[in-house]
Amino acid sequence: MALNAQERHVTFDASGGAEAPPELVQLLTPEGERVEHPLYDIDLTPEEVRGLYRDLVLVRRVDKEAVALQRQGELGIWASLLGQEAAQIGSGRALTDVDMAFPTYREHGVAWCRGVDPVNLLGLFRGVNHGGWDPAEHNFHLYTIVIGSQTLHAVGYAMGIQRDGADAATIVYFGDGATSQGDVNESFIWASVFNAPVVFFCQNNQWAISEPLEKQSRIPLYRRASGFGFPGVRVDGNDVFACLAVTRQALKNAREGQGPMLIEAFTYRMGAHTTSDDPTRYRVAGELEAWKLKDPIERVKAYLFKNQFADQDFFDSIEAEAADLGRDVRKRCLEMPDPHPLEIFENVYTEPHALLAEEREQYAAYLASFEGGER
Ligand SMILES: Cc1ncc(C[n+]2csc(CCOP(=O)(O)OP(=O)(O)O)c2C)c(N)n1
Ligand SMILES: [Mg+2]
Repeated sequence: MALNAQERHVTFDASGGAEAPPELVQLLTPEGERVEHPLYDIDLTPEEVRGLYRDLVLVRRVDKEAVALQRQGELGIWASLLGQEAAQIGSGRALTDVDMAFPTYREHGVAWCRGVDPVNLLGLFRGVNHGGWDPAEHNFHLYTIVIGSQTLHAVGYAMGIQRDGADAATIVYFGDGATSQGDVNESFIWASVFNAPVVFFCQNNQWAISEPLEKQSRIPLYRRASGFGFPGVRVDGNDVFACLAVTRQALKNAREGQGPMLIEAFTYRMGAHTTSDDPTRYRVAGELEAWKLKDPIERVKAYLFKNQFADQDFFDSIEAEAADLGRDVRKRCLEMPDPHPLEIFENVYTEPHALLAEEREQYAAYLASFEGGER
């Protein structure tokens, strides 16, 4: 019988034999049932679970507002995280303050965990700044649009903290499509041979714009790691408990000198690639419907309800907070000032730079040449 792409990815991975642990690490089913895993587990208090639920709901709300702002012409473009909240909140909440994270352009949930003001995320997409936050202040690097290049930055950073003897680890985010990039494969080699304290966190959302996963790999992505000489694991990317447990363990191992690990968070991009994309052109509606049943937020809600860890008042209060946050993000986005044209020269180099200073002067003189001085 011919297997479809998704079945092939699961069915062909029986290498460990009957004793092998389940391939997909899952601690919370889509129905909100808690399950055990032989290698990874986590003990969360009801308060901690309520905190994760709050994170998930609030980042989804920020994302929704950003999509609306783009549709109304207030942002040039937006890359929605819809469906990937658990992967991002789970892994983001596994980080300690001193760990360093390197995102792509979609890690709004991780940014939230790093304490970046959501409005600052919008600046880049509104075209009023080149990043919007200080990476050193949040231990959260600027968004990287060039697919895969941040994996090399992260490995370089990890090798640096390794040499400093710091009790810290690095995490780098990238997509399923990025695994086909040379940069990512080179970063795997460097991380492996130097035993760098880096966690490779791949959000396999099944699509790289319109390219499906089967155009990237004939084997499950997490198994790529073994060829490079480090462990890989596939986690249910819609399960915030599992993402937290696995990432926490991987970061701990890295901090303790055990080197890199690849985490493949198996998830789904429920929205368009970006607001410039129309996924109805290349994927069937049934796929989205199937993944809606695995929604990362609904399963936490079901778990909280079933176990009576939260009541209706709690859910109502989170909804109200989300509505306030949405309003606040919108208001402050519209109020973001246009930058002064000369700001483009700031933060290019850490040290003064003669050529840049000269170019800045030339541009200032050009601006001053207009009637009424600088425009
Ligand atoms: C080096 C490079 N090549 C091509 C692109 C254009 N591009 C932007 S996003 C994207 C797909 C990335 O897919 P994936 O890695 O799965 O991440 P996702 O967007 O699904 O999160 C491509 C090809 C780019 N930004 N950089
Ligand atoms: Mg993808």
